[in-house]
Amino acid sequence: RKLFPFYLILLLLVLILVPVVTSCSDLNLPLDCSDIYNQDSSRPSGVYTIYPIGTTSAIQVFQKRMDGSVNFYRPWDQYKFGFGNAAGEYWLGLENIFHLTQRKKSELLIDMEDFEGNKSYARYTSFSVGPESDGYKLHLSEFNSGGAGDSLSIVSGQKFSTFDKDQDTWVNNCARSFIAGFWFSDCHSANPNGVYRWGADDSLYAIGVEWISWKGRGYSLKAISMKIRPVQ
Ligand SMILES: *[C@@H]1O[C@H](CO)[C@@H](O)[C@H](O)[C@H]1NC(C)=O
Ligand SMILES: [Ca+2]
Repeated sequence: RKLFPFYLILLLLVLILVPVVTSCSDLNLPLDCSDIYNQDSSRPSGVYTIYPIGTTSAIQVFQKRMDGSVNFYRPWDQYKFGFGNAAGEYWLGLENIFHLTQRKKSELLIDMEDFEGNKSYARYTSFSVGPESDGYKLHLSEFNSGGAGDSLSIVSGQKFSTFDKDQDTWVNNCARSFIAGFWFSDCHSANPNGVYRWGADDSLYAIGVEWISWKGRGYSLKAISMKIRPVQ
């Protein structure tokens, strides 16, 4: 009769210990940002390394849109230090991107998706961002490959702009007019940080999450992410 509580206690111990053991042995490298978030959901957003195809391919995602849950119309300081959530939509922060791309020569990969599940990408052989003292200027090689085509070269060599810091080449304020923070000239062919407007909508010009060499003006993408990978 006294054995029953003993087995019950044993069972409880097993139930309590199994998850602990499981999480302790969970030393797998994160494949993407949601892995990192799942390991510890209290972690702040920041610079985390992921390994999509093993240890030789550290990819750092620095920009991500996927569901319109985060407002990307933010002032300079927010774009400087980053915002959002590593498991969802976010911007890593220009200061982080500057340091990451100074440390290692990096290529840029941009993945995107429309609302019917079509996917495409664009790749640039080299990508770096200058220091804040130089306006976080974008340094981009020529377009390398990808079915989405080149919509970013047009702003290569430009400083970063937000609604409260106009560093574009236009007489007006691109960030304010196209509701985003980004590298603008006069103004853009791609607006990854634009307004999330769920697909085709040309009622307001060029404010959406656009990549015009793939979808033209007036189509706001379902998902887009910008990531860097060190080049050997
Ligand atoms: C997705 O691709 C198909 C096939 O190319 C095309 O007909 C369709 O218009 C695309 N969807 C969108 C939303 O552009
Ligand atoms: Ca201007």
